[in-house]
Amino acid sequence: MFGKILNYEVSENKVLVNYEKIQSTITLINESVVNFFVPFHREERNSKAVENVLNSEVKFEVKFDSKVLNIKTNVLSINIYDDFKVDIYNSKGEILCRDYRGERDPFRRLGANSTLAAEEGHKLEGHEEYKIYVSKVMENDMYFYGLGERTGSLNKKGYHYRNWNTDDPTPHGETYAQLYKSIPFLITLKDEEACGIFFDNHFESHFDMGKENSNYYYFGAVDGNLDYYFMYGPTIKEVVNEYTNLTGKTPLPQLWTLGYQQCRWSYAPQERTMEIAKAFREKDIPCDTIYLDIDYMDGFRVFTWDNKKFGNPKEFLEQLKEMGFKVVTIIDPGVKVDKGYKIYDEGLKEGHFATDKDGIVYKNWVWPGDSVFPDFMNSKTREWWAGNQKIMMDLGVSGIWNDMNEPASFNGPLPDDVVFNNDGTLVTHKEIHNVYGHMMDKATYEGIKRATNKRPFIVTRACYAGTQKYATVWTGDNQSTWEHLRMSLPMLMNLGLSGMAFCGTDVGGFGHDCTPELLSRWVQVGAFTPLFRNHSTIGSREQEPWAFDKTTEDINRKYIKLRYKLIPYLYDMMYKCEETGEPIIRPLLFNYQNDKKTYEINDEFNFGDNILVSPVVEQGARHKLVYLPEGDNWIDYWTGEEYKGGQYIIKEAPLDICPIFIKSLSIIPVGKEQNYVGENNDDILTLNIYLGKENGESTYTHILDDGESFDYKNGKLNKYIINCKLKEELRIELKENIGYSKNYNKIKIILNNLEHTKKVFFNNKEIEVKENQFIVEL
Ligand code: MIG
Repeated sequence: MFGKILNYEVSENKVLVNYEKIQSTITLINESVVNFFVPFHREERNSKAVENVLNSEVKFEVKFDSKVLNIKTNVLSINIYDDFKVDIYNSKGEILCRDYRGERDPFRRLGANSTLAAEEGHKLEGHEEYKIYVSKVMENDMYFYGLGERTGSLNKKGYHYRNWNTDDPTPHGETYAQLYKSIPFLITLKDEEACGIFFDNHFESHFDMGKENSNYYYFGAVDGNLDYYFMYGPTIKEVVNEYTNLTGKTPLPQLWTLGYQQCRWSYAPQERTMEIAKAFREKDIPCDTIYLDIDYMDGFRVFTWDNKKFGNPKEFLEQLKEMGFKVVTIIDPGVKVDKGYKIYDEGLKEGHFATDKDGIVYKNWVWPGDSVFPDFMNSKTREWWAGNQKIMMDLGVSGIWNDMNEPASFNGPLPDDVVFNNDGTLVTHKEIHNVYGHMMDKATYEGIKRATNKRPFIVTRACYAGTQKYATVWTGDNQSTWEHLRMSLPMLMNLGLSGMAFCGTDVGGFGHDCTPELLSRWVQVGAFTPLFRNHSTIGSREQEPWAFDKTTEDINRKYIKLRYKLIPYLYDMMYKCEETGEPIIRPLLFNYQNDKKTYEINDEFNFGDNILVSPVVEQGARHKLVYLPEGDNWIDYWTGEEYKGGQYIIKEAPLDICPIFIKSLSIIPVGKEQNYVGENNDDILTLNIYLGKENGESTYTHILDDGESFDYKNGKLNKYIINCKLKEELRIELKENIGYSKNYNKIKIILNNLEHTKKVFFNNKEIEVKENQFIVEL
């Protein structure tokens, strides 16, 4: 494909390598991130994920000795050979990533007669021919993570996945190669060194982590350019940071979006929605958001309302607002073919719909019946779609739920050759399928931002790499089964490692009937998922927090209230995430990369730096085996018991207990008890400090702003930097950095496990602590 290296040229931070048959470009993004590009499909790069790569100046040297072209930065040494084989070393000369030299060699698969299965006519999955194909040497002790929303275990070794956004309503199993999202980003971990590979190609692509043959792992695509980034950690934290520097960080959301959310297909007519809203307030269960699924629309026509079911949406939404509820409405991409319907007429007239190869508007069948598909590749169409968001926002809708944007269609999939207009370049469905939802989200984001000037809240099902810039993600149609509760943990952890920090699953499960016990355990996980939304399908057993018995309702209330306590902590994490890309729900290995025992823990996670959650995910289980990672000490949230890290313990876990541990010396802000975010304004900053047996020091930054606008970006933000040092005596120091007009007037500090200190000082003044707490005026 390439042939021999002829020569090379250096231009700024690029090295152009001329091969006998084609030119490749190696771009140094920085000292530890490098891009490999070969224009097999198009000369120009057409990334939908990477919008602004910062081209900082990178120091590097290039040497060529007719066999090896070596590019060296302070951090990496990259050897490039004939046929574009690449080996990458760290500065110590240790190999990080080596191209595999052999041919593809799939494991033998035998059919009924012990002859090759393929010869017996069996279809073998994952044995495709790829136009683009890169394979790397797989070593025994390698671990794989990332790839977005995937079924199966946290460590992806031994799996094969396909990137082709797919709406598959059957119960997702571990063998599923594809779901709604395509995030071609893989993290490898070996000898405590983490690297990332981001294959920026939105054609159908595949990642195989040794399923085909355990000597190599590969990525490949049916078409497109070879365009991939290699990034070196050595920590996973750095890899995720680099990846999100390229594709974008999850931005700080509005505060209310972190509250509890209730959904159902469907809450209609409006009386039913009202009943649900009232029940939350009557039953003293906090809730911020109610969703309207497809039945609020007039015959599933997007941007319309069914006025029989919802007489006056504006008034109705106003009423809910007074009760403290936000409403999020679903929007599908499919536009009903219907003369006289404004959106259809306008779109048709202005050429906003995808066409077949002869230029005739393409139709398929979705909820509204015969439907056409907006061409989100076209910036004019995005502009139009963005403008339509105003219709919903002006009525008082607070967020948009983009569903079916794979795009899903009922009358067979969209053919490969459906045509879209990528601002002047005609592209086919085959090329843009995986970015269709992504571009719809981009349009939605722009529209809501313009209409409201607030941080847009969009929930999306389909994604490509980088969708986190625009939208929150949920994992689509799961089922009310224990298996799906278990599976949601590695799924959310890998989504987080893939840049999608604001994520969640349908709490209680979407399809099938939930049970009291399952909902009780699921809400215990939901309380810690960034998007905390209970949702269920039409015709299934009711699944609201009170839909079962008193015990289940009490457990729901307990964990939803716990969530509201944690909102300030979660918000602080989200703020940090916008800087660093750090996920909220994270596998233990993210913070404890030196502790190998964390590498394959599927059923536990860290909620930020300070909290560890080990939920019960088995029916009937009333205890849990918990691994506490090495390097920190852990305090049982419920009992205050202390444990040394680096050990397995068995925790009793009656139905109302989810094992939760706080890292010792943590500082955690506590949210006020309230029915919805903003019901009571916090004028006291409450902090929980957890003392431990061992001395030490920790720092925490808490933020306060208006919780909805973009003003925080212009300094209208308060930062409270709290430092606590334990050494016989406890010294707490607070530094304030005030930019926002409102401020707390008091600070209340609750000291847990107070017996570990003799004296307490706050900003160098000794404090008298009564009943383990004290209040200081600010
Ligand atoms: O074809 O709008 O995943 O959450 O309730 C089903 C109805 C369409 C799929 C979504 C689900 C939603 C449902 N939708």
